[in-house]
Amino acid sequence: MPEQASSFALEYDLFYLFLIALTTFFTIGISAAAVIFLIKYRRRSQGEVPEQIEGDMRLEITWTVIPFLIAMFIFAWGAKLYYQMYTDPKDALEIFVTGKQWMWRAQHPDGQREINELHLPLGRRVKLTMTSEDVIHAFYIPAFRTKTDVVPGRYTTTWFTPTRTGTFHLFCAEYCGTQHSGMIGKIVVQDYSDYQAWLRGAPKEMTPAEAGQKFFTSLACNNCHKDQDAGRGPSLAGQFGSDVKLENGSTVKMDEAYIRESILNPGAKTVLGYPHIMPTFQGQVTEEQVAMIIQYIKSIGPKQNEAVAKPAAAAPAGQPAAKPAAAQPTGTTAKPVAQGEQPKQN
Ligand code: HEC
Ligand SMILES: [Cu+2]
Repeated sequence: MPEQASSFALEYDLFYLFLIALTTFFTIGISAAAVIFLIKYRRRSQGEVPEQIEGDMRLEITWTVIPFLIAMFIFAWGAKLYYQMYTDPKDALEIFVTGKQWMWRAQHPDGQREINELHLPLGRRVKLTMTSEDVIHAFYIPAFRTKTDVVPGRYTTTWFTPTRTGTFHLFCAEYCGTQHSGMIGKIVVQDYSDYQAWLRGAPKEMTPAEAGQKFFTSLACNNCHKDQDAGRGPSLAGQFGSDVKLENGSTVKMDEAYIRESILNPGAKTVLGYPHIMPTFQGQVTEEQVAMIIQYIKSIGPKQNEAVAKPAAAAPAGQPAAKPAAAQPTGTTAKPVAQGEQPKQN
């Protein structure tokens, strides 16, 4: 198996080995019993009539209860791992990834961008939000034991904590066209100071929120969406994470998926009290741009950043959009779990 380079890796491997050991044990045990019984209870003479057996309650209970306990143990352990992996981590470094035939693009909270490479700090929780520009891809880092589908029209997330410095393989694990096998890259895990140096040196454009603000203006969203509800559309400031009342009487939470839908398919849900005048921007914006606009919308107003609905540590209102908390010197809260590990190459 590939080396273990994330906080998940050890326990996943143990779980996997446990399943292999268990199945091996039963495969061998059952085959051996079959062969032994075959020989032991073979028919010895032509007219032999076997002894009739009525059954045995104790035996029935034993071979029901033991497999049940084993199955429940597997379920509990698997559910625990699943739960860990699919629960959003607290104060993670948030990176946005898009898959595209046939490459991976990553965007860091401070605006650094990379293609087919992803630099990560050692010992810091990292959350990836991912989408695809075309077909289904899958973001697969064997050394981290994580694999997540990257689906057009949808945001999927995954998270992990790198526990080892070095360079690790990144694969696309979903057949996505002729050059699927070339859709590979490198995950570079660095310790705090190397990572900071990389951040400073990396080509850096605007932060996602700044870029989003630019698109918000160039696509003329701001003609209708003003700071106050004075525009033709509702104000978006400070709305992220809150409930929106819709025309049809239901409510919907303003999250990433809802904003995305509002931009690409504004007819799908209409805000109570507003006319159906918002045009669709389908075809005019890429998924990456939509994601940046979402970052911008998250950043405006009092409910700054902290994505999915946890109204956590809000930054003071009106703080420049450019600095979501996740963008503070990203390693400061890092707890290097793997200190003393040898830097490793593979
Ligand atoms: C012609 C005016 C107009 C333009 C341009 C426009 N919108 Fe809208 N938008 C509206 C109106 C009106 C609504 C409310 C009615 C509805 O939901 O369709 C709305 C709703 C929304 C919502 C849901 C808001 C809520 O409070 O639930 C979002 C998010 C949004 N727009 C984002 C954008 C973005 C991003 C752009 C630019 C890419 C944009 N809009 C361009 C008029 C506009
Ligand atoms: Cu792919």
